[in-house]
Amino acid sequence: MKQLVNAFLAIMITAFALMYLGSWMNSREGYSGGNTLTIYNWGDYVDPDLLKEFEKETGLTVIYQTFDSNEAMLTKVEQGGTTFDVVIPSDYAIAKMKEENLLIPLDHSKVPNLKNIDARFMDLSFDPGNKYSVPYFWGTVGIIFNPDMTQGMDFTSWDSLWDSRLKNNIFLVDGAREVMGMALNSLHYSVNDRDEGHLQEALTKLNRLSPNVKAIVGDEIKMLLANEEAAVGIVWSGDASEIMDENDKLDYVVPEEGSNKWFDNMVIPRTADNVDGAHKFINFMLRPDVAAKNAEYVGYSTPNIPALELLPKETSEDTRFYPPAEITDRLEVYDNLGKRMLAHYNELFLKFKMNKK
Ligand code: SPD
Repeated sequence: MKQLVNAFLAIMITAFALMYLGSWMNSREGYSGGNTLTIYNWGDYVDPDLLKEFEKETGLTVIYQTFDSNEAMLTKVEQGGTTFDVVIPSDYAIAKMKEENLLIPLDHSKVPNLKNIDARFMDLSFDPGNKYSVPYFWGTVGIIFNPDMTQGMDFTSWDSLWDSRLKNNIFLVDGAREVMGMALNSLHYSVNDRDEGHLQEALTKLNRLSPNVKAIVGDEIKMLLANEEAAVGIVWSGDASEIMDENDKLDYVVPEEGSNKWFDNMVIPRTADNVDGAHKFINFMLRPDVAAKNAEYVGYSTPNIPALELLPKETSEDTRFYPPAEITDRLEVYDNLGKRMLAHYNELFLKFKMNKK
């Protein structure tokens, strides 16, 4: 009798275990499996209609999540437990993800629309041969200013930001690399400087900027500057273009000491569940009509040549947002500084933020 009870119990336990496993697999499938595609992108960085169009064309359901900095994205992907199919990091973050073996090589035969990308944006140092990444948008870091609120000031130098007439009148983008890079450039150092003395000089100079800084903000910087809540902002060029669409009084300049040129590319994480769908999405975003619609909606600069031809000339010929190679050649791409130095940049930026409060 005892043997019979034991056998019955064993059968019941196995049955429950199988039921649990089945339902776990189903829920995982429903979350990010065969018929879904999970995308992890910057906030305000895609035309939502295009996601619907992609769903309609492929029958896939898109799950969309956002981040507000490369650092936040890196932390999430590095800690594991995610099944993002497509992520859109920037240059130095891609180099770091490659180094940490977090990405899978792309199958270029599934991305024929790669032919649409300008050679200028291919084969860059952070991803030779575009083995792991495909260009999405690109741009610069610069100063947006409101001439009506800045009494004829000239913003062709980063040093103009320290002018006492700008007291409590500057918004800074909430990015460690951007703010540290700006301070380093203002001292004629590289945005990738690793010298501790130079980094401390940059922090001291940043602390002197505090009285002029109204706030350090995320995506809301666009609304705040368009509404003239401050006269000046340090922003990504694409945000400047969006702000200027809302308020055409403002202007954008990349200071002469130098700045950052950046590239946001699409990648497929090693933990992706739907690699085939990810390739489909990447190829879809590179279609000229899709890339043009996305650039019009988001306001950032497209690296897609036939898409650029579909944009109004006033956009494609605006050298503030589509600077020629002579200008971009003198700008720097952020290096992958390595774990410790990147953490140090973040720590110095945090010190500046704390000092500001
Ligand atoms: N709201 C979209 C922001 C995209 C910014 N990407 C630029 C990153 C530069 N390192």
